[in-house]
Amino acid sequence: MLRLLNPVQEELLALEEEFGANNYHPLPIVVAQAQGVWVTDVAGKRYLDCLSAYSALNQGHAHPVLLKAFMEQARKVTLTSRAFHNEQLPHFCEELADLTGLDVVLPMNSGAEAVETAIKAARRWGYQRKGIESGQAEVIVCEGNFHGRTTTIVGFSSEAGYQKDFGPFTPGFVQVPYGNLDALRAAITPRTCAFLVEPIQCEAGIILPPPGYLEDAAALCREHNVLFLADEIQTGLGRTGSWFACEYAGVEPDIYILGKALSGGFYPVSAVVGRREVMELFTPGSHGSTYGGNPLGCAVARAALDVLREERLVERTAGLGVTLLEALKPLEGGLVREVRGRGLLIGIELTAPARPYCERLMEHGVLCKETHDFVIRLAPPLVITEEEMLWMVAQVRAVLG
Ligand code: IF1
Repeated sequence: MLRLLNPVQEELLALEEEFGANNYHPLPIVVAQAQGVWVTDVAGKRYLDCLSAYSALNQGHAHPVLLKAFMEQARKVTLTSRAFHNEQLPHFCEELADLTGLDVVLPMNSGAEAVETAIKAARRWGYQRKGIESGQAEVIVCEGNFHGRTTTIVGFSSEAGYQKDFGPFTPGFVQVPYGNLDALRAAITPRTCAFLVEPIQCEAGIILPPPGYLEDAAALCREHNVLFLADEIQTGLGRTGSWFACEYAGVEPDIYILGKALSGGFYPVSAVVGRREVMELFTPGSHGSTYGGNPLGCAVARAALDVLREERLVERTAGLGVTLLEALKPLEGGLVREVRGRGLLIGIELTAPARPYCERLMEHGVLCKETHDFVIRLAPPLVITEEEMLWMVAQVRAVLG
C-alpha cells in the first residue's frame, strides 16, 4: 500500500472510509483539479490521466467547448422532464442518428440504463415482430461481458464477484464464449431475440475478438433474424481510432448502446440508437427516465460530439494508437505477457498482479488502473499530444521495463 504523506489526503480518505460505502478500492490519490490530460491532486502534484474515467473523458478534462455549452445551457434550463419538450433534445437525437447511420435515439443517463433499454427494445421486437411466444425471449451474451451493475445485468455476468448475494436474477439470458462463432450458432434458437456484445471486451482485460468474428456473428444474426446489439459505451466515440469499434469490423449493428464519452465527463448521458423497426415499438408510458433527454445533458452531448468531429480526434487516435502499440510492444517478455489493444485502448497483461505496478506508475505521475488483476489498462484522453504520450511510455518503461 502506498503511504500518503499529506494530512489533507489522509483526512479525506478516512472520512470516505467512515461514511462512504466500501464498494471501491481506489488508488490513494485525491484529485482536486483537472484540465485536458492532466490531473492535480490536493497536494499540487500533477499526473497524466491514463484512465480517462474509463473512457468517459475522451475529450479530456474540462474541455472549454463543453464547459461553455454546459454553462450556457445551465443558465437557460437544466431539466424539463419528458413531460414537456425542450430545445436541445430534437437536435441531439438528429445528430446522433446521423452519426451512427441509424434511425431513432432514446436518451438515458447511465450506461447500465441504456443497456437495460436495449434489452427491453430487443425483447419487445422479439414478441411483436419476430413472433416469439410471450415471456420466452432469450438474449445471448458473452462470457467475460461487462455491461453494468443493475440486478438484471449482473445476473448475466460470468463474474462471481459482481453477483454474490445479489440474486435472484432475471431469466432469459444465455452465455456463450466470446469470440466463438460455433458456440453462438449453437445457442441461437427460435426464441432468441438478440445478441448483446462488446466489440472489444474492456473489463475482461482489453480482449479483441478473433479477426472476422464480429462480421460473421452479425451475418449469423441477420440469417436467423436476431438483433445485433453493440455495447459501445466504452469502445465508441473514437476510443479505438474509429467512431465505433464495430466500424473497424465492417459491422452495422441494429442497436448501438452509447454512454461515457457521449458527454465528455460533464454529466451522465447515455443513449440507445437503433433501427426504426425496433425503436418504434416503444410507446408512450412504456419506458422513460426523469433526467433522460434533459436539456443540459443534451447540450453537453452535442458539444461532446462536436469536439470529437472538429478536432478530428477519431483520426488522430488511429495514428497515435499505432505509435503507442509499437512503442509498448517491445516490453513483451518476462513481466509483460502481452501488449494489445486498438487506438488509445491498450491492455498490458502482466505475469504478476498489476495493482502494485499501477501504484508505482502513480508515483511516476501516470494514473491508470488494473483490470482483472493482471492487466494494466492505458486509455488516455484522445486529446493527448504525441509528446505527452511518449512521456507516458517512458514512465511505463521505467516501471515495467
Ligand atoms: C464501475 C469496469 C470499465 C461498460 C460497458 C456498460 C457499462 C460500462 C462496456 C455501464 C461501465 C465501468 C463502470 C465502472 C467501471 C467501469 C469498467 F472495469 F468495471 F468494467 F470501464 F471497464 N457497458 N464501465 O464499460 O455503464 O452504468 O457505469 O454508466 O462499474 O465500477 P455505467
